[in-house]
Amino acid sequence: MAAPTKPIQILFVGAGAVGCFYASRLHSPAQNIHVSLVCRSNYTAIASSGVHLQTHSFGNYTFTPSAVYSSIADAASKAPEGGWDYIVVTTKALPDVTDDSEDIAPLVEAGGDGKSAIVLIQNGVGVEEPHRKRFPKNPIVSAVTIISAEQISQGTVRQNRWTRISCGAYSDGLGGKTSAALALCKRGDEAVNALVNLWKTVGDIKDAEAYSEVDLQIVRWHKICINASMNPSAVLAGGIGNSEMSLDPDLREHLKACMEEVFDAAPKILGKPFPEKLAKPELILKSTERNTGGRPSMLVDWESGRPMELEVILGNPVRIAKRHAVEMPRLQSLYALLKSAQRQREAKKKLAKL
Ligand SMILES: NC(=O)c1ccc[n+]([C@@H]2O[C@H](COP(=O)([O-])OP(=O)(O)OC[C@H]3O[C@@H](n4cnc5c(N)ncnc54)[C@H](OP(=O)(O)O)[C@@H]3O)[C@@H](O)[C@H]2O)c1
Ligand SMILES: *[C@@H]1O[C@H](CO)[C@@H](O)[C@H](O)[C@H]1NC(C)=O
Ligand SMILES: *[C@@H]1O[C@H](CO)[C@@H](O)[C@H](O)[C@H]1NC(C)=O
Ligand SMILES: CC(=O)N[C@H]1CO[C@H](CO)[C@@H](O)[C@@H]1O
Repeated sequence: MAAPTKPIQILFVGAGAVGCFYASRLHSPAQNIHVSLVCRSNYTAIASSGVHLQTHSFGNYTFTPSAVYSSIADAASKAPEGGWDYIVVTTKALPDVTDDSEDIAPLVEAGGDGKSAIVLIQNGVGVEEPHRKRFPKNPIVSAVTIISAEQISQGTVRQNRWTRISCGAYSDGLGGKTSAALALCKRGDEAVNALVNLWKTVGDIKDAEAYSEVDLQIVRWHKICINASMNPSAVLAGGIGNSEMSLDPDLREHLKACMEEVFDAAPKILGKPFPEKLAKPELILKSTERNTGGRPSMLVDWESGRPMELEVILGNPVRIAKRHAVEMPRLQSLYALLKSAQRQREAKKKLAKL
């Protein structure tokens, strides 16, 4: 790729497993592409020696960002002239704990009116809505990944397998029903195409994919079909993995019915059927049988006492479906039970601290 004469400035907020991996696949100062990171707990390690990556796909290497910031405020006070072209959010999506859109506001404002593209690489559905409300003029790139990656020590990220990242614009969630939304969708499409092109050419990520707005939402809902059924069930079933659940007849019946709720609901919400090529519940369960050792991150978070991505994986799908007059009763039950279990756990933790 010929180096662009104008520098491309990219800022990642959330230097976890996903953020560090995808950031490292864009950074290329020789091609005038400058990637910086906002860290939190591992600021010191990353600021002093960069991010060490152990990857299945690209071998081992060190990623030295253009700049490392200790907080969003720190980054905002040192914004490049004209702000960032892309502000990429790769924190866990926890709208019940923090409003990411409020957090990143100083970064978006540094770019001036509606300039920076906001890129969300997060699980779940409905993650774009708070950003769309707060930043009505900025293009939004919505992205889903199926990577398996983890932070194994301070500043060291291991990618175990997979690289796929699917990107699509987000205007109003429906591909731009008004002329203002349509204009935003067009700018979003441009940002999607530019970013996917960078991941492919600079980062050698062959399965970086560009989708239309509605098609990307279909990808999100299809992923929810797996995550909204398996993850909360793994916790509520007493901490067992996906494969074990899929082999238990009662749990299998439950999982299949949960997935079918999503399969029925999503086309009504998005106004478009799931493409035939997407795996159906029975096939998903079949391939889950073989994936022994697979533990959903929601279960890992529950076991380590961290907040779970409950709202974006369960709460939002249930609420968005209701807005379209579609009920998902099994998912609603899972949501209510797990949310209560989390609340009880937090209350006990508070008591223990007194
Ligand atoms: N890991 C995977 O294999 C995988 C696969 C597919 C999808 N995903 C999705 O990708 C998203 C990110 O997951 P992840 O596994 O990368 O999570 P993670 O390793 O926990 O990383 C999140 C990072 O964001 C940081 N952070 C949170 N709030 C921040 C703030 N206000 N300012 C600065 N930094 C902040 C955290 O810092 P602290 O360490 O200080 O908390 C942490 O480094 C999630 O939505 C997840 O579901 C992950
Ligand atoms: C990467 O580093 C890990 C840990 O040190 C090591 O086990 C692995 O063999 C290395 N991979 C390559 C391709 O060098
Ligand atoms: C979503 O499902 C995949 C596949 O089972 C799993 O690897 C991932 O950890 C799940 N995400 C969450 C947030 O549990
Ligand atoms: C952002 C970050 O680094 N988080 C990790 C920091 O390193 C410790 C281990 O040293 C991990 O437990 C954190 O998840």
